Amino acid sequence: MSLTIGIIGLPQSGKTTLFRALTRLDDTRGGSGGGNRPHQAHVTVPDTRLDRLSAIFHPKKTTPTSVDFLDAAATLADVEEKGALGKRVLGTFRSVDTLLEVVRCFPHPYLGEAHPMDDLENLELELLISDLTVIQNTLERNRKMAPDARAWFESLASVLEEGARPDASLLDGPPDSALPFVQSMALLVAKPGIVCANVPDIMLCCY
Ligand SMILES: Nc1nc2c(ncn2[C@@H]2O[C@H](COP(=O)(O)OP(=O)(O)OP(=O)(O)O)[C@@H](O)[C@H]2O)c(=O)[nH]1
Ligand SMILES: [Mg+2]
Repeated sequence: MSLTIGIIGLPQSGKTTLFRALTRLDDTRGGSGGGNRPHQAHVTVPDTRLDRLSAIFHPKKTTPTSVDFLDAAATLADVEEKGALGKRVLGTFRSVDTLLEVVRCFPHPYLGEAHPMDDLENLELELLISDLTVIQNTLERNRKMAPDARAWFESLASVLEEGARPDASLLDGPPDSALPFVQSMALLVAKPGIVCANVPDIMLCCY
């Protein structure tokens, strides 16, 4: 089993530091993880139970679970053009299974005091706006979309317009005619998320 986790967060929140800690990779010098080349790492998950089973049954092949981590930050141009995260960066994260949202909880030398709740709100808002744009473009481009699919996307868009995350019952219930669009959109709000409060002792909470 393999999982792809995208590390996302406002600039200087500690994404690359966390990426290095999780992957033990140290080839991230001189880069923020942003720009043209995101940091990527494939990590196998150590599991002593698998080693033991493999030693007992001697299978031809033993494949441990793996996790792919992706760390991409906004470029300066993206930041100026399209909010802190940038269109291109959010596009990159559409391919991941899970978002790991890093929130700065430490005082920064030039950004100053931490405002984690405001930062998390801004980060969430950028995800919502990005999805809203994708939905609106899709509705615009597919004028002959089935009425039930259109109605479902419109109700999703109206929740996002209010700056809220849609609840699970709405996300889980697209009509069949909407499914091909849902798959190609890879909505960010539909992905499971983990919020990482970046304090000296890392705290994680999942939703
Ligand atoms: N004091 C303190 N500093 C931290 C912590 N985590 C990261 N930093 C520092 O904060 C700065 C930014 O860290 P990065 O990991 O590069 O942050 P980033 O989110 O990848 O930054 P961008 O890619 O530029 O958006 C660096 O100087 C880190 O050393 C922390 O938990 N405590
Ligand atoms: Mg970085």
